[in-house]
Amino acid sequence: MAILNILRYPDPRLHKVAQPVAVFDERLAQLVADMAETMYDAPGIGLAATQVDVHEQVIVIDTTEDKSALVAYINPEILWSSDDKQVYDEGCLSVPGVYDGVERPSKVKVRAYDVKGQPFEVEADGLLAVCIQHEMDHLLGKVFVEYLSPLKRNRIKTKLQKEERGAQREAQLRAQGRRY
Ligand code: QAP
Ligand code: CO
Repeated sequence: MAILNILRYPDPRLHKVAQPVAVFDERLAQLVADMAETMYDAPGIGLAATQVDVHEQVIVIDTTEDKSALVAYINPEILWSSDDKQVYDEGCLSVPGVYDGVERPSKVKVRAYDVKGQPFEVEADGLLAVCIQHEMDHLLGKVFVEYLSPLKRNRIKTKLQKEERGAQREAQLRAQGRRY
């Protein structure tokens, strides 16, 4: 088990398109286990492989409070989405500290494969429907801030770049502190 590094917006690698998983083997099981550990550690309710710089169609989601219902969605496909929409205040582990409203279909029917390669279908509404659509966007290289206005998106970009520079400076000072 391992906690993986989560890419942060505006990292260009968040815009890569994920490829389907072809082989359901021990390597895939390990990736899913590591993604789950990374998500729970954060803590978050959903994580796409893209966010840990693995460009394969793998998602983990657990929307329960007590971390009791982990589901891995491999090669997910939306079979149907409702005409009615809902607006939900979304966040993202790759966009820390930022939450904003995104409108999406309120219900979706999804087909995916589990970690052993067994196909399954889920009809989701509420938070789970939001989360599935948000994570599937990651596999297409799309981050939720792309639904916001260019003004908001640029403010978010500037804020996160500033935080990133601050973090790098601190890391450098720590390394210097150890040298002298
Ligand atoms: C996607 O997001 C999602 O900013 C999953 O500082 C979000 O787990 C789907 C998180 C909302 C549906 C609704 C975000 C943790 C976690 C942060 C997450 C943060 C710490 C986000
Ligand atoms: Co996200």
